[in-house]
Amino acid sequence: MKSALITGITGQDGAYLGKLLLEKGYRVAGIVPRRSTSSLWRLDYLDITDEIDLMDGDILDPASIMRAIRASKPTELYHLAAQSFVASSWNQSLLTAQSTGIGVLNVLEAIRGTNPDIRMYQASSSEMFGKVEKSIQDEETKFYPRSPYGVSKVFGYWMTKNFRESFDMFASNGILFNHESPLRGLEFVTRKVSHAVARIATGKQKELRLGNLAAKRDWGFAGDYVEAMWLMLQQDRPDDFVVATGRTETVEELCRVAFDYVGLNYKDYVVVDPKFYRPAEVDLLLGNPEKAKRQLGWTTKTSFEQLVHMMVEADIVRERLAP
Ligand code: NDP
Ligand code: GDR
Repeated sequence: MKSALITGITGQDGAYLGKLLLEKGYRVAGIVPRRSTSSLWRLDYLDITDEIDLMDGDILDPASIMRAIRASKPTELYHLAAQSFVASSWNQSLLTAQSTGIGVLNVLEAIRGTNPDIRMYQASSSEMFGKVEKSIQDEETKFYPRSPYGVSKVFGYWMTKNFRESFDMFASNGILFNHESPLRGLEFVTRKVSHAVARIATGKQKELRLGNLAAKRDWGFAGDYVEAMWLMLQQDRPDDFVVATGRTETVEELCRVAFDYVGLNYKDYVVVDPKFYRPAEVDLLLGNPEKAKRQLGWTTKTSFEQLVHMMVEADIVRERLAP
């Protein structure tokens, strides 16, 4: 039986990946950092909490990662844990460097020190492209990160590549573009919008305050993207892959599609608030998923409109059930 250890199991991707691997017959363990309130809501939402072996641990504490590896004996390790909110990375730059950057090295060293045969997936990001050098980005595009988060991800990317080349480890980078779902954290723009649309439609909110409406992102569905993570670890050789839809939309268009779904005009509700502008912006992200298609046989299945509608729908159901 194959077994997997997932860091970041309580996050959006961790939950979808855990579900996918359970469906494939894996034994799944996950590292859960101590929090003052339960962080298991996503696993509960997908009804998989009881099927996952949850282990107390933190990626800033290498001994806890080693213990989790020894106890769960994974054949594959998916490293998803990170401080993942770009906007917070300017306010918590040192923590972001530690968790999003050094955290990767902690995991690589833990694998090297326990069982170097474990296959590792590193959650790299399109934020590494930042101030883009090419209007469509692929595996050859130069990095120019624009935030402490992006800089930390570049460190993790190169450490993964370096351990692969230095110690012959099976360690692959997935360079994933934005992917969203009903399990997205409320601070990210897609979920902020879907949540607000649901609350406005049910009479609980009056307006939606946003930052830069002109920013363009290549948005896909998280449920599709975790499949690509798994495929990367089933290859004969480790490699790096861009995972994206190949379509880009503005934040403004996101608002239009989301409000339109409930018969409202976004212009009547969206207020631009400079508070949500970033010190340095990534203006355009658009990925070329050709290599993932060719080598992994992966393609996105969910369109931008289907994704936005799915998220608004899920938030409306939640708002109707909420007190
Ligand atoms: P989330 O923010 O939803 O999840 C992050 C996870 O990391 C949570 O489980 C969180 O725990 C955990 N975590 C944070 N700090 C620590 C720590 N010190 N020790 C252990 N666990 C920790 O992110 P996503 O699921 O969206 O993303 C997964 C990964 O993919 C991240 O590395 C992200 O940077 C990267 N990525 C995401 C993309 C996206 O569009 N979603 C695109 C490209 C890359 P807790 O629940 O307790 O906070
Ligand atoms: P991003 O996602 O920074 O791309 O990182 P986010 O949804 O936070 O921002 C996307 C774009 O929307 C603009 N924006 C706003 N963003 C937020 N959060 N809130 C607002 O009110 C708002 N108004 C406008 C932002 O300026 C930005 O241009 C995500 C994360 O999942 C990372 O972990 C991951 O690596 C990248 O995607 C790929």
